[in-house]
Amino acid sequence: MNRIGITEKLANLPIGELRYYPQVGSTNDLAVEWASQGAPDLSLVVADEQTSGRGRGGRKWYTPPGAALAFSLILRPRQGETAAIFPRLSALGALSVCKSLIRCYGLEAGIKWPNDVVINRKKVAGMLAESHWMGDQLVALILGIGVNVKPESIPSGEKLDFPATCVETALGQKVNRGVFLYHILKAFLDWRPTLHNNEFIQSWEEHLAFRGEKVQILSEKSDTIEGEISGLTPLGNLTLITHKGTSRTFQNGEVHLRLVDREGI
Ligand code: BT5
Repeated sequence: MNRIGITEKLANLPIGELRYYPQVGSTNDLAVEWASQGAPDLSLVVADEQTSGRGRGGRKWYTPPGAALAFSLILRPRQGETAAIFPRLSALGALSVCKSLIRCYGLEAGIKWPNDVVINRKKVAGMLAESHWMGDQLVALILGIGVNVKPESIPSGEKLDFPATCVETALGQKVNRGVFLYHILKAFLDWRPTLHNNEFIQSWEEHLAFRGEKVQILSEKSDTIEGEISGLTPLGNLTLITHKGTSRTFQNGEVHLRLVDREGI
């Protein structure tokens, strides 16, 4: 993967400017900085390797050289895009990766709510959405997407929050990262106008992984809750049915979803 190759692959997409780096700390950090300097809507920071890639809540994201997709999109809120869409942005990223995996490679990908992408019950991609404010005005949204493409991208020797896989392992053949990036961005652009609509929530729900399975929701604010995933509310919150038969909903935030029956993982 190099700058010229990516520029060629993305030539037909109406994205903003592109910055490519063989190695960075975190593409999100560079994107936040660039956004503050006036990067236009849909500008893109792509890196081959991240030395301090970030997950949510201060966790780490592993991106070794030559093996993954790591990029951050800078979004300037368009007319009608209020701060209310912010919680949906990472779901849009997950939906774009998920749809591309299904459409381009025929893989049975799903979204582990709220926004991890899984194949064969293992995590293949993660999202990190951040906002950039000036006073009380939202001036930019940054969506960082990390996808494991080659086997070397799967962290080894460290305890993971969730088992991990990569696209090539699931597919059994090589994948061109530039082409895959094109399809993810294309899906993102196609679905961005639906962010406020039911159509978006419906598609997110259709791709929800582990429906009907028993899971635990862990949060810093409340006790662990166990139940079966039943779907999403019209706002994209997760609904669980507990063993008492009551329905509980959870908002995207600092909550974690764990499988109770981890057989097959
Ligand atoms: C995420 O966080 O899943 C968000 C990952 C976002 C990464 C992108 S890459 C481009 C952009 N620039 C950045 O600096 N970040 C974004 P979270 O749900 O908190 O998951 C983090 C956890 O996943 C870690 O604590 C590990 O257990 C695990 N993990 C780390 N690297 C992984 C990998 N490559 N594949 C699968 N799991 C991984």
